[in-house]
Amino acid sequence: ALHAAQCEKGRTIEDFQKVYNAIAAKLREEDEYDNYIGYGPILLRLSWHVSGTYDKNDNSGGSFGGTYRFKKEADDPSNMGLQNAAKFLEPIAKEFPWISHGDLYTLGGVTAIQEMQGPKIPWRPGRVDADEKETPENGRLPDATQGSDYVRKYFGRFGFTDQEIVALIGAHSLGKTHLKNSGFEGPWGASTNVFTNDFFKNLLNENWKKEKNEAGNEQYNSDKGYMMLPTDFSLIQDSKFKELVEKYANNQDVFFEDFKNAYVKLLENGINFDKLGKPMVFKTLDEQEE
Ligand code: DDH
Repeated sequence: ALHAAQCEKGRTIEDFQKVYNAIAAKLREEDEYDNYIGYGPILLRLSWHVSGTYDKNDNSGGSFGGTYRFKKEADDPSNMGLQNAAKFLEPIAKEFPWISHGDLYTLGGVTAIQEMQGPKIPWRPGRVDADEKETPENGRLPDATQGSDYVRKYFGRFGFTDQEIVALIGAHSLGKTHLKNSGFEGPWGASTNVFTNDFFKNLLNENWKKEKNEAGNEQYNSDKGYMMLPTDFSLIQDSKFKELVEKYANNQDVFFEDFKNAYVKLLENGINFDKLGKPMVFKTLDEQEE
């Protein structure tokens, strides 16, 4: 059975907007992180990795229980580097002790996307901290060395369509890979902290060379110093994926709309929100200053 969402008692959109604002203000303040990329990309990655443990076959894993806070999940080799995002959120958790971990991790991703000028992400609260014994086993996050068949099969575990898969991976316009975290190195494009459809444009338009990096992993490198993971590159090696890459390269609005819908689904996998009201849509800091 799905997990029943239970909103933090008595809390309304005003309370969650305060949490959003605290995260957004800290994002602005600590802009020097990772050579001035800032914490936006890594907060987004945390929200995806806490959700990416989901398995629709037994409804285990996923964002509901906030189990990333337990050592077993935090120490998953796939989560290397995300400690920085968790540390970033620690003072927010102290300031708002009433919010569940699952809600905080997912709201962190929503805030990051919106503050990086991405689409508005309708978000619902109601995740409830689970016991440590519900922490999923390591190894549920994807392997970047694989090809298109693997990518399609991997995301099948969540019930995602080709369209949703390609849209979600478009998040790789943001941030970069770090040799010491993942064994890959470099950014996917020039706009590492403003959300764009550059990932798709670069996939189609750059001059890519397959090379072995210092960690011994093959990655695709371009003349401009951009990179693609093998799983990223597989999106132009499969004709169905490639059609979607072309669609999103040609139209950022269509990408933003499809990304929004797929990301909401990612964050809500395994949870029944029936008893709650409409999703919340938060104002950005810019909008509140107008
Ligand atoms: Fe990713 N990702 N990701 N990714 N990801 C990495 C970084 C970032 C894969 C592998 C890697 C998604 C899907 C996949 C972000 C968001 C999303 C890194 C580098 C690897 C490796 C980590 C490091 O070295 O620090 C693979 C494989 C997949 C796959 O789908 C097959 C999705 C769906 C998202 C999402 O947010 C919806 C972001 C953002 C980053 C940049 C983090 C940073 O620190 O910068």
